[in-house]
Amino acid sequence: MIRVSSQIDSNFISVVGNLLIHFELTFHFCVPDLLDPIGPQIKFSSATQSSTYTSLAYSIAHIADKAIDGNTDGSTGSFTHTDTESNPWWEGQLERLAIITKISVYNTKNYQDRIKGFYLQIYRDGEEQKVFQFQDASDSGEERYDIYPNIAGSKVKIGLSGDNKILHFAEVEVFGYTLQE
Ligand SMILES: [Ca+2]
Repeated sequence: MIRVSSQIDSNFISVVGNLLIHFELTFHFCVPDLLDPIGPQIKFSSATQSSTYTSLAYSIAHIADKAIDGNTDGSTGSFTHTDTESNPWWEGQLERLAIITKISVYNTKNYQDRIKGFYLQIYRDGEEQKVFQFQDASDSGEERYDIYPNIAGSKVKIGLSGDNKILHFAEVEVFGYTLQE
């Protein structure tokens, strides 16, 4: 009995798997994997920010793309960095609309307190979907912030409210399942 049951389960899973692949190819919809609720990483197509600080130490401009270059190490020059200003912000446009299951924001190593109290907004077609406000319990910021939105979005915005602020972090990663629009 056990052997028959296993065979049925195996065949059933195979059939369902083929149907899902056909569905994905036909409708360009990435079907969530029940065994992987977070899903694959979704790439950004572009990024911009309110201003850009040029570091003398690294002789490079810390442009918005530094937060989506695949390097999460906050101790190197691979971080984004605005000037000191009022209400600095960073925005990243996703390649595709997606059900966003998880967003990770990697802090820098040397100025972790700068990002304290940041907000994160998710947009779909320019319309704001949800805002997350982070309040750190510690004096210094966290090494990494993980959120689990589980909503559809195509753009992520990170910012600080107030005067004399510097928005400064290493990387943003988005995970989920893409949708066809
Ligand atoms: Ca980076």
